[in-house]
Amino acid sequence: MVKVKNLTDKEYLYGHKACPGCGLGTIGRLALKILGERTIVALPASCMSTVTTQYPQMNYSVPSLTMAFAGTGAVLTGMSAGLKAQGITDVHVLGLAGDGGTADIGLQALSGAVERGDDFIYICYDNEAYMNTGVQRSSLTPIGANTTNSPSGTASYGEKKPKKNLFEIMIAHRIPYAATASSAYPYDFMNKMEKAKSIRGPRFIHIMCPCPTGWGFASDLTVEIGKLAVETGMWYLAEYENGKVRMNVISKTLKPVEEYLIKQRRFRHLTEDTIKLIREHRDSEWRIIRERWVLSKC
Ligand SMILES: Cc1ncc(C[n+]2csc(CCOP(=O)(O)OP(=O)(O)O)c2C)c(N)n1
Ligand code: SF4
Ligand SMILES: [Mg+2]
Repeated sequence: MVKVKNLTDKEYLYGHKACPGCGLGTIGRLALKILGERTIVALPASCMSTVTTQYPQMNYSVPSLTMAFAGTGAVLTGMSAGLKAQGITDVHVLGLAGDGGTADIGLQALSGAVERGDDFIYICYDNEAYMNTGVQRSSLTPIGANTTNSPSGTASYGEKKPKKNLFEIMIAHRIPYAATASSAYPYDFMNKMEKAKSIRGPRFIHIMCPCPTGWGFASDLTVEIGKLAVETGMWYLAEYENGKVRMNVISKTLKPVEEYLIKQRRFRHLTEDTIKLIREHRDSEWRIIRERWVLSKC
């Protein structure tokens, strides 16, 4: 289990240009603290690559490669094959990709790499839209969210479809290890990174990354919003290993969804009817979770 005193003082990602309060820096920084300097990072087009590789600065002290939006899975395959060909077994291959780059345009490459059983860790940091290009919806944008191409107004309440369940898509591959996490729960995330580090083959972590700029909240609320997402059941923390899912339950009763929604500008337009729709969707998802998966305390 990761404890403060076990954490290295070394920084492998620092000096990035993310917006104040962004969860993204925490995710990259902590992931690399766990994996250490024998790591190579693949970065598709996204906020993560944009804010950490601005010429002439490079914010990684480990080797990193920025690459095409769709290709993270294929690049991770190439990296792990290259290491294998050279007989190098002590280097971690890490992908850091957004929700659009993972659940939309990069899904085929990721699915192929997982199915082939290549040796890598893939982190999808989920800020629930294409943020780098100005807040367009992705298939991981939640119902009701206002984005530039799911705008709210007299004719629409914003995004119409619920989030695609990426965790379940990865489980369907019978991947050796998959988890969901949140930048608001850093120890849970680091423990999942430790677990992923100890396993070979494809490993996948889907981590929620609150985005003050795209979601519309003050930069000092990032952790509070991330925690509210879990406490209201709008996000969950879970692990899949050896064919079983374990849910890390924070509390038996979920807080009202409104507590999470009203703090964010992207949901401010919602009416009682739409909030009811969101609550019903959350409840039906949790009914499925409670029937199918083992629930355990965090
Ligand atoms: C083939 C292709 N289409 C579109 C783009 C433009 N583009 C760059 S980043 C990006 C959005 C990335 O969204 P996401 O993966 O969610 O990462 P985020 O920016 O939210 O961190 C887009 C559309 C591109 N680089 N390549
Ligand atoms: S737009 Fe959002 S995800 Fe991108 S750097 Fe800013 S706060 Fe972070
Ligand atoms: Mg995104």
